[in-house]
Amino acid sequence: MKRATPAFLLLVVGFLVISTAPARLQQPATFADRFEVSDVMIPARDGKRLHTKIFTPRLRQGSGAAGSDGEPLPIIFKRTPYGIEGSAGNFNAYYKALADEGYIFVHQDIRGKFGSEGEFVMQRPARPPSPRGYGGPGSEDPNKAIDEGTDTYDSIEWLIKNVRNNNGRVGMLGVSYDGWTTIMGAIEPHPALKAISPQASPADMWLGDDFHHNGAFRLSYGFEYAAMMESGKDVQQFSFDRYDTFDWYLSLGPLANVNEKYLKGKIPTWNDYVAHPDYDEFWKRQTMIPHLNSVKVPTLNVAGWWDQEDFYGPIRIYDALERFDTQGMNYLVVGPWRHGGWANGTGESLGAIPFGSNTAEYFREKVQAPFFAYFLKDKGAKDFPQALTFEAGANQWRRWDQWPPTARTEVRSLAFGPNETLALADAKASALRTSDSAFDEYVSDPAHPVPYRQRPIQPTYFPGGSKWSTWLVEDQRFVDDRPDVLSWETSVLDQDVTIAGEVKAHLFASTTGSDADWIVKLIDVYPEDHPSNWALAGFQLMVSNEVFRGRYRTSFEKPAPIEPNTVLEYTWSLHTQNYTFKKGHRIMVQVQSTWFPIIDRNPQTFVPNIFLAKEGDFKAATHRVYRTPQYPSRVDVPVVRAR
Ligand code: PG9
Repeated sequence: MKRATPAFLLLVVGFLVISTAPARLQQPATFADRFEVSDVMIPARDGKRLHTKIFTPRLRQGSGAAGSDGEPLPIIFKRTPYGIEGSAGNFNAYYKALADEGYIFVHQDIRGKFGSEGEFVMQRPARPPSPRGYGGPGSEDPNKAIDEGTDTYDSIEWLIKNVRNNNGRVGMLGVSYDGWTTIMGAIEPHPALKAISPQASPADMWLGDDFHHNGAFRLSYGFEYAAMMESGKDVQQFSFDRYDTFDWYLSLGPLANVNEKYLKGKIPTWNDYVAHPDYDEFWKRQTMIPHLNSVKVPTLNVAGWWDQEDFYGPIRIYDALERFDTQGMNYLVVGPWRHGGWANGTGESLGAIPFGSNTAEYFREKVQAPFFAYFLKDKGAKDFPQALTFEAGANQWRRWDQWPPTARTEVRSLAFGPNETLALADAKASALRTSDSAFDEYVSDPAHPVPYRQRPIQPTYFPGGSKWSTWLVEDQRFVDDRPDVLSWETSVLDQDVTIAGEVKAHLFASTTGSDADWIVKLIDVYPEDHPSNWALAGFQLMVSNEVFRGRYRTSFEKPAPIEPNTVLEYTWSLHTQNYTFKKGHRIMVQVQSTWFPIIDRNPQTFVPNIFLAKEGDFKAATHRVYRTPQYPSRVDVPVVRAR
């Protein structure tokens, strides 16, 4: 996410102020030259007022882009909880191609944050569906029930009536929370909302986005984000007394100490984590997926393969909309990006990994800008691919008429074998493999968890710099030799292997405890001899990954103890990916049971609620991963048939 500016002094202006500055005769050089900026408070239906900034381009001589007195322009609208004062930076990168094309830009503080009135509710659930009448439960006046959808609707209504020289069409976009407000605004859209681009929007905070993955709690993110957003109207970083937060979280002990020692029950979202450890009505009400039962507005969904926050969400939203897309208005773009990596920078590389072209610039200029120009300005052609993905490894953009492209792939298995071997086999044949020894094992000790990234682990949004945003592309050799991380590896590939679609883990495993986490990582191992880029010699790049919390093996709603010393099958998605493992590389799979502190420590002794576990519940356990014909642990990959 973008770092928000500190709290600011709000100049409250109850009406739109349009400056009367004369048109410039030369190409404007600075932001101030380019836009007139006004602050307004837009009233929502319940009387609360939302702080909004309007950036109107000045008239530019000789350019096609009109300004405040030229041809009417569409509005690009972004709603954010992170504060809108510092948003001018957007115009140098994220908005550059759009600004060159000519739009009125509008930014708004969402309800309860920074300059906006009302109460902030973390991911406020959508009010119940229509016949809308806007009657949420507990609402006294049904016409006053609000959610992000009504705030969006009311704001658009106001904007098209009050912003001078707009063309009556509005587009919305944003990354992450701002992507979420975008999709929420399109559930029951204002008729003027003509195009949206929800980017890295979370879809389900328990199944796969910021706060949990398959029920495993994302401790460091969940804690730091909740404290950041709910300690005040602005955003405030939690102040750690240690640079390496691995130490801090380990010495914290059981999660009950968070409220006991630090938050004191004052952070609503933390209290919600504690009160709703399982996939209950609270989380099911929060996800917007059931509301996405038709595509009402053309939608450009955007995701990054190495998004450290919300990768599940954008793919899930695309998928949900796609089921109802009778008119071909729902599109997907996935690039080789960290969270929001398409919104700034060139996108030529991520961490140590180069991609051979400026992928983020390409997106902004050749995808995002044409999408909005087509739907908001009737410019250009509608030749957007159904899905556009960047195939890292081969370093090429690919166009697909379906995502995942199941018709173009066949599922093959990366089957675990003896002596740390991995074989790319026919999915069925893998079940016939025999092996001398039946399992590999390790001791998983919650007192000595595996770090998820190299220490020191700076706070997530540490102002002094944090490696958070690139941890998914870190070289996995830093844990490869740990006794509690198992690895299996293919021989050197004699041809390229390209995957496109869903990667799935099938683990047959046992524990001496009664609960366990399982983490599976699919890895591209670069050749040792890599003279074109020695920094990548032998590099272990994580291509897909995911955690599964064992207690939810049979139900996300009702966790159950794992029967000790019993081989059980765990199957879960490592999400979709489009990647080429190059000839000369190897493919590796790693399995481990801790990933700390991004994932909280599983006590490995079943307790009804891990947020209330006691120190004594945390116990080391021996974990076995089986690889026999009866128990063929493997990772299934969708291999693209010869093109
Ligand atoms: N990942 C952030 C977030 C979005 C929505 C809810 C909670 C967190 C973000 O970058 O905005």
